[in-house]
Amino acid sequence: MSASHRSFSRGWALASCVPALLFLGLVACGSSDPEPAGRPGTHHGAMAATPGTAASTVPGMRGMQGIQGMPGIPDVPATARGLAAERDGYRLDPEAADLPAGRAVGYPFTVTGPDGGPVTDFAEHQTKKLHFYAIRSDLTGFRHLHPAMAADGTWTADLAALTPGTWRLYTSFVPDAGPRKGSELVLSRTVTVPGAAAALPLPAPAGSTTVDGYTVTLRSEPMAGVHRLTVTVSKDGRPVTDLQPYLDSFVHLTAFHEGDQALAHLHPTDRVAGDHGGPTVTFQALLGEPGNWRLFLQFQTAGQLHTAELTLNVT
Ligand SMILES: [Cu+2]
Repeated sequence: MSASHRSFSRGWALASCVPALLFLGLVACGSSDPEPAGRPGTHHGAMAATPGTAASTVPGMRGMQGIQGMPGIPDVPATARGLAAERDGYRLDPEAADLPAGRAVGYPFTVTGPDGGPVTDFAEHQTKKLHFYAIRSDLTGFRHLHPAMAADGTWTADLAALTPGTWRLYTSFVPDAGPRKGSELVLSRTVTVPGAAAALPLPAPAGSTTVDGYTVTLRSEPMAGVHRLTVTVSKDGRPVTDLQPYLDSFVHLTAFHEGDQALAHLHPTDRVAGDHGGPTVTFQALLGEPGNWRLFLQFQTAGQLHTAELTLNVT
């Protein structure tokens, strides 16, 4: 891959909504520590039973109270972090506020546009017209789907069985018409899955993890106001160079902030060139909120998608 950093702004998808607002200080991780085989539940009934309606405000959500040490950076409204259901006249309209537990289910929704009707005109970004993410409030159960849209603008995300608890469901899309034509929007709502919910503790920050026999290592270096995040994939001690393009990238990185589930969606600094890549992919990380972020790193080899998870602490 080329070493050029041709698109700083691509480094942060949300930056396309609100440029240069989210500054993730990606703090160096601790020692190598493979992902625990399981996340034991330590207590029960602790999941917030947030009502499923999740309008454009989220109880307890804090705006970014400025960014410490980042003079001149305006507060980031919830809408810029994917936590609002409505923005600039675009609204995420699901058919249901609750989903059943224990079985696969379709989640139909539309995106209502400023004219009051369902949006059907979407531009492709990262090879898809709409990206759909789901995460439980304890940052477990990550889903990344690409639903299909019916002619009337109804999308249906096919969700494998969800565990009980409060989930936040996100859509990321680029309108191909209207006032936000060409710019990415992230809208989300919560849904409640009934049942006894056990909140799992977030794994400790770590510098590497393993998935499907691959070791994924994360390194960060502070640069002027941002951090360069370097992801390296190896297997059996050897660098992996047969990463396949996946959504215009060799590694797709999605991150969620502990506590408020703010979404961060990073793009590599380098475009995919050719049909294979690796072992290293770099990101310009513009993230702001201190605290823990759960990172989901997706990459594909031999037609199989792998998802590695790591916690990063941001100070
Ligand atoms: Cu996607």
